[in-house]
Amino acid sequence: ARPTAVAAVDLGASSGRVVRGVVTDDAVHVEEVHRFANGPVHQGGSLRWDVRGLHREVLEGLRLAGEVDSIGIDSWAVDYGLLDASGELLADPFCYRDSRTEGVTPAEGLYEVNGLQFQPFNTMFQLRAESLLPQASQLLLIPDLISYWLTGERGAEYTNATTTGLIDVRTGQWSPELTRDLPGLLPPLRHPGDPAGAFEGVPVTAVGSHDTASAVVAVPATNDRFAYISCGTWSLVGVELPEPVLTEESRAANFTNEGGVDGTIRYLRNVMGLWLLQECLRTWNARLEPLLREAATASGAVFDPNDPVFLPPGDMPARIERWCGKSLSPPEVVRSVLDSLALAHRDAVEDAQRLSGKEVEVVHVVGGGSQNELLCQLTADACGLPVVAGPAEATALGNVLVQARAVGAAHGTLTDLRELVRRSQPLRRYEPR
Ligand code: LFR
Repeated sequence: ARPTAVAAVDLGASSGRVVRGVVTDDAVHVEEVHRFANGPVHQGGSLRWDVRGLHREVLEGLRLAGEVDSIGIDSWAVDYGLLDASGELLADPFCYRDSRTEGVTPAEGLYEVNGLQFQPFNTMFQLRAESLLPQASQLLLIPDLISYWLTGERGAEYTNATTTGLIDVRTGQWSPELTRDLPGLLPPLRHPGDPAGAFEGVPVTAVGSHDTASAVVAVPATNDRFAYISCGTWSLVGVELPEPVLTEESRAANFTNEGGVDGTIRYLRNVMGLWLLQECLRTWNARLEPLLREAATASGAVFDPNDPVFLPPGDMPARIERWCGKSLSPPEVVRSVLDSLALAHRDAVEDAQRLSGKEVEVVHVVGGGSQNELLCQLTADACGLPVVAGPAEATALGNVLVQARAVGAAHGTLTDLRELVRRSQPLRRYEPR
């Protein structure tokens, strides 16, 4: 019999991919079968996602994946589509970088209920600015929407649902008080590993449908004393915990308690991440590799990457120069971004430990950013801890592993799944200088 194979659909804010994953007793391998560009689209003054285009790419990817035993879907968090009473999508989903949530503020006491860091773009704040609510009969987060289009079945996958701000972190259920004004809008929860319907006879399995939840599954840690940086468009920096931290200090430090796979808490902070570089490259119409070589010996300025001024798309080098109060050559801008991200990584790793009481001995950098050698070395230097870099395709691997376990091809706890990653994926270690 052929080994168990699954298809993982991973939709990122800057690219999407479909991979075919094969899991055996001591290894997990993924092969990318389809990759496509993604990005927010300017549409009559707003920023939206071409989610129907993504659906077409997903169908093409699933065709290319061939025969599989299961399909799983993850994407970036917080964004949603609204369906009317007949199940039709009312409009292209807004992108969380759209300006409609500028100026929102959280209610007093919210953190104790949902445990989420304040981000103006969390779904609950987007809904305050949503004009289509009166016509909407259901809200589906992006992976749940794609899943619905594949299977005809609706649900809200739990890890991603926690990013809406509407889940009570103490019960793991939709909060009755926070959803009082949204009767019937939110579908029932399902959990990673649950069946989620079928596409052309192939089971669709719920995974950690929040991309960061899937990425954390595939952190190749050997014990629990690790911090992780899921480094892509965002750097998500934190630790894994059994229980949320809901203290006032934690709230003030803007740490989030997002729901992880197997009941874990992803205790982390959002750091602006490689978005800063992506937008610089777009402005310059340049490629990253030559600039990175020059940045290795360039001197940089330090800025706060989390300043909300960097959130929207647009001329990023100009915003960085304005922040630093001087003009910078492109290699100097790149160096400034990497130095500033490394310091923000360090702050988050230190704050996560201090606020949670959990000590770490290694920092795992996973995701596309794990291939950025300069960033990994600068992060090790800033943290004063070894960095283990890889796998670059952590999100797809985490998606694959949770499916594989659901169909009986992998077994055990997150530690066991991580052992498969550690054994079979290329990793690189950076010692602090
Ligand atoms: C990463 C990510 C982050 C989330 C941001 C917006 O891709 O999912 O975890 O805060 O995108 O959805």
